[in-house]
Amino acid sequence: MSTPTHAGQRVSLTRFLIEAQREHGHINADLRLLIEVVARACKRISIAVGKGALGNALGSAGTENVQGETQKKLDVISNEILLEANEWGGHLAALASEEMDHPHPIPHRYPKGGYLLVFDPLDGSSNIDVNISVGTIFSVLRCPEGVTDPVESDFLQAGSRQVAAGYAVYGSSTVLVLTLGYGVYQFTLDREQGSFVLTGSNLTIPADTGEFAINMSNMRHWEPPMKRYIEELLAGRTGPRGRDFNMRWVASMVADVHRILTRGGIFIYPRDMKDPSKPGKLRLMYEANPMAMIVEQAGGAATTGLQRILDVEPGELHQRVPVFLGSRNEVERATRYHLEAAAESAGALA
Ligand code: P6P
Repeated sequence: MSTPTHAGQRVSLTRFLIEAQREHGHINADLRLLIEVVARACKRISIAVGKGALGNALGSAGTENVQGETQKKLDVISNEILLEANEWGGHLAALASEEMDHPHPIPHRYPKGGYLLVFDPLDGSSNIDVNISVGTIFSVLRCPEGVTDPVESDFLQAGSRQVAAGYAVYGSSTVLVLTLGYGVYQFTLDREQGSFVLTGSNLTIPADTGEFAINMSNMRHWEPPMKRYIEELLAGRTGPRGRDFNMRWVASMVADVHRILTRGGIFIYPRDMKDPSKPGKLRLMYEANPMAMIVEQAGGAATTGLQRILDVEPGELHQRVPVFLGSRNEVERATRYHLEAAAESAGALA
């Protein structure tokens, strides 16, 4: 993927955003500031993550988040970086995070703006201590008209109402992927200049793929259509699909999604019976929705197995959903199997 240029000049994130505002009218000044502030925070998180054992920030923070998950020190640090970066700019009405039970208000000493920011500050952080890629995922919503002190219910908007979404993946390089609703763009952090540089425009996910991503250790807990879909992939060229498939599972959603955005694939975290009270592991507002917007903007598909993720009406801030996303034809096939199974069981009950 070559580095796009304007008359031989590399395009910085700042220039990209100014042109998105001035030439295309895709964003306003507040949204441009919001994206720049989040990108700057991701640079700081990249530095903190990149220090590894030298930064004295590996391991557990000794606390639990609202999910009941043990927080890593870098989960807490990353969350603080995003809060501090976004409080004073006047572009946000409030923030919400995987790491906080409730929305975080903008302190009264600062002006408020018209946007809501929802994020997973450090997704995949269980991989931190073993030096596997992790990332930050963020979603931007409009604050409802007339609301000056947003509460949780003001965040509960379907993913189709996002005005922007993105992620940063802290891997061999630090890459920021962004959509403003007009295609998907990739920026790579130039550590010498300290700025994100455009390295990919209008990223597109191939409609077909030979690669799937799922945690196979949960297979015995899956519902029948999920087992059917994966068993067909495993049967390879001797089975109904007539071709072999490959499997990748990083256990870091940002890394798996970035691979799929780059070369295709299907990522699945289905509902399983391991804990029937949970409809899935991944969270709708700050994992599934932003990734679904990015994937759809890149020509892919994203469903819960039964409906488009971006159509799900949230019931609570930390709600979980099953996730099927990536190459359109594979997501549609897996979803079709689930819809057929649901129709059969509904017929059986009638
Ligand atoms: P498992 C990381 O904790 C995460 O939320 C996603 O980034 C990742 O895809 C998934 O959970 C991994 O789950 O069950 O394989 O550890």
